[in-house]
Amino acid sequence: MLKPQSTLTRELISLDGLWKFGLVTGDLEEERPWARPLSKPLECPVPASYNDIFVDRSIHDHVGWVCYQRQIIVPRGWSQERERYFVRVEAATHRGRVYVNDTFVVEHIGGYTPFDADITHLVKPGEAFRLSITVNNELTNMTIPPGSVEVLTNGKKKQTYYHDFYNYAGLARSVWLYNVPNKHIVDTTIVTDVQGSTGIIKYTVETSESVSSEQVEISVLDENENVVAEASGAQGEVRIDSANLWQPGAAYLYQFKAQIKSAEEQLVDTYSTATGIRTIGVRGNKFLINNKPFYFTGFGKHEDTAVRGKGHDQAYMVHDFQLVDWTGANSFRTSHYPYAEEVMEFADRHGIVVIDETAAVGLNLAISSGLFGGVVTPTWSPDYCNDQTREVHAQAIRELIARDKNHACVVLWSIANEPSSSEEGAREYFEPLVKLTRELDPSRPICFVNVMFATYDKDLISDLFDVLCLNRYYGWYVNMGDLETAESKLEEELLGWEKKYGKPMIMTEYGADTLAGLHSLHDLPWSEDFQVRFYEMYHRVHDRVESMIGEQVWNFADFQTSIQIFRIDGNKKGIFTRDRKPKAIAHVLRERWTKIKAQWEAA
Ligand code: BDP
Repeated sequence: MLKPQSTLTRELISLDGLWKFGLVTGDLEEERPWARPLSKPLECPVPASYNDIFVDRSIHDHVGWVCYQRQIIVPRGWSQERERYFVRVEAATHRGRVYVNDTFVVEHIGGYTPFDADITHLVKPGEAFRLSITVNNELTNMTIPPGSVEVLTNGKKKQTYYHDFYNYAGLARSVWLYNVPNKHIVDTTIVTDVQGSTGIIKYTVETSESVSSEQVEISVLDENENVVAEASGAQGEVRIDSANLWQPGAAYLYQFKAQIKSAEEQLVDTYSTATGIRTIGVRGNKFLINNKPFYFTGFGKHEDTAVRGKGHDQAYMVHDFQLVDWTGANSFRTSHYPYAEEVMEFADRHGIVVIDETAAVGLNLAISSGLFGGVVTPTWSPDYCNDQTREVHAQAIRELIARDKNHACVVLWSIANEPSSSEEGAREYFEPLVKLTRELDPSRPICFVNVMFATYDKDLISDLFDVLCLNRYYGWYVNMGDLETAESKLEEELLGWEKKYGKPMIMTEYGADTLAGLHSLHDLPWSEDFQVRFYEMYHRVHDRVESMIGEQVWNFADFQTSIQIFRIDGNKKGIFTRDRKPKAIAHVLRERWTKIKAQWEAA
């Protein structure tokens, strides 16, 4: 799936800004808010989650539909005969419907992946139309992530979910209006390889209408915009002598330019894809990038800032990448959903390695039942994660790969975070999803992220994956405050995994809630001093276990969660506060990861 682009043959208009906004308090089909201008609307910024924008608690806690609306003018110069027009919604969390004036155009379920609405037949160049987007934030067992909604005795809806971040909703990413020529490039797929000093780009270009192979022209441009290779045909291979490789910490991007030409050699359509040439692979217990063993350092992150919620924000994006670089980190995981595509592009340009994750989080009823001593409700059952949930999950995998397959920064797909992988039914649920992921992208290794109580002796699915990703909280949720016991338990467990599987292992989460500014002579939990000791302990263990190929701390920054007994204004495991001030641990990580980075560069 191509991100809309402004090129010689395509125009792109941003629809970001202030939209009219209102809650839908009754039945959507009865209220039909799209059918007329919203009455007494609020104004809501796009992109932004709407929850924290307004002072009204009923908006913050709203469960159900909202409506965004604005007037749009189709440019006068566009042509209905020669072009098609689309509205692209980068994210409507979790379900979005697009309407042009009175007409429903498209619905999309899945809050973190984009969709297009073809509106060509509904609008005319030079004319205005009313664009409405209704968005629903309800999580059920038919959504990824799953959840449940109940109607309370006071008639209000209450949302429950089993993941540890606030269920921000709305239009948190950009909305675009764009056109493409009737005959256009629908998709490109790029896989790279390296032979000696030659870079190889294997490609497929999909077009809206069939075109002869001479009509598809490919050129590859280097960073100085020199053409370094050419080819023709919708499918093939281009070779670049003495190629500059895309390396962690030293990105190099070629532009893969695909063009459709008419029989008279006129340009019909053109689209460029930023392409990093690199190889990835798993050999024994090592993870190789460009044939060199790679050690992941960095973060589990969130899209989360004050006021905006999950709203994409360029200032925070650039600043966050500055902080990633400042700590010496080389990677992050898009915990626990696909991030804005701008983030992936930035990582491509700056050589930051990404573990790209679907929104499959909270597929685990044992976590909540276990903590509160309640009856454990089965996770893999008709009432919770059932066949339909799995089909929605499969679709989430398809959409993630369709969107992100060409990003050089993506080296590993994570298809779920902390599912109940030791519970009966887990294998039956995951086997088809693993198969699907491998079919969709045979070029990348895959993983899921394992929860702490599904230890190597209990987990039922780890053999299906290439890399073992472990979230462990010894010293925090277990052995709270006792780092000595935690150290031996952690080491014992990691050695158990190593012995059983011999696969590369990444600590994808480890962390302790820490109140910035709290200090303790006795290194007591919640203090900055404890957080430092906690990480020092883990790092001693990581350095002793051969198969460890990486560590991503939990979390980059403090972030908002739902109301929970053990959360005070959110999760405080950040290395940075929510407004990105470093806690003491930031300096400790910086020292360690800067050394690891220097070792990689010297190797
Ligand atoms: C893990 C989850 C993560 C939580 C974290 C925590 O993967 O989303 O935020 O625990 O409790 O179980 O801090």
